[in-house]
Amino acid sequence: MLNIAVSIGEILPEPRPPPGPPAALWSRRAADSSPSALCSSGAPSGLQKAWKAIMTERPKLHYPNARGRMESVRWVLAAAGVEAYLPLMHEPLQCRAVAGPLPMTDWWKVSDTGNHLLFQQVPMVEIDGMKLVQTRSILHYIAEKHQLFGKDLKERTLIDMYVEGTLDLLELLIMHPFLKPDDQQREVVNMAQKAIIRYFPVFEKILRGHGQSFLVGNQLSLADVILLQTILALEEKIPNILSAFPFLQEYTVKISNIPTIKRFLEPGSKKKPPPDEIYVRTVYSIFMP
Ligand SMILES: N[C@@H](CCC(=O)N[C@@H](CS)C(=O)NCC(=O)O)C(=O)O
Repeated sequence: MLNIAVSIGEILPEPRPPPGPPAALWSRRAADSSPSALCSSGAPSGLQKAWKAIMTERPKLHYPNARGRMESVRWVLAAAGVEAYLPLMHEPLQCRAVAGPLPMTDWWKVSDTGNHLLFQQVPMVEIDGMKLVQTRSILHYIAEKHQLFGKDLKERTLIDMYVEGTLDLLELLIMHPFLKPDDQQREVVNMAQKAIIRYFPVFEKILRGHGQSFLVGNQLSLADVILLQTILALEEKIPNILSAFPFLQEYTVKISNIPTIKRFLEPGSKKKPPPDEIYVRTVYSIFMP
């Protein structure tokens, strides 16, 4: 669910802060987790400097507090064991507080985040001194950095192909909540057909053919992460979607039990709930007011 209060609450860092006087450091306000807020709190102790370094190094996710296109990024970060990141999308909310709803194009002009949105779009992820946009580029960078992108060019290209195919299916799910009610039911049928006729047979055949636990090579890759994300999201709408695919059923259980992924699937993780009406209304108000 996406609303202003939840979005701001999500900014809180998970680890316990080091002891120290500047109360502003641990404020629930989103802006207080920024490096400038940390710097303005008087002379920091060594521990606080270390804390600031940790906070600065963490990836920062600029997106509403909802699945959308950022959810794949949350998935791959979780699979890589990078559970500590800062979700940030407070600027437009602050803008809305002072100036009423702003179109994305106006918002980006007045917000610090907006100044760094290359194509005036989110997701944007601040990571390793860069401000990355374009979901696939973000996914590739994180996957490459955390050895989730194969061991050579051939594996990498296979992974890329599987990810692209799966993202085409996932895109139908991402857009589904924005369809008219009448079209939504038809689209569920379309998604089920696409999954069952076009995509799942491919992955079932791969798994049956090589007898490995993973789609490519003998280790987890971005392809597994995006496929699992898509299967689980589809199962929320169509619970028996895997009934004709025994290898994919077994695969889903195995990949879901990889410790980093298992944690992500447990309550309290950064995984976002399915979109609801509030999410749809809020997305319209942010991006298309
Ligand atoms: N190709 C881009 C598409 C990003 C995109 O369409 N983002 C939406 C939010 S999910 C957005 O920022 N829309 C506002 C706009 O395009 O002005 C990607 O994959 O990241």
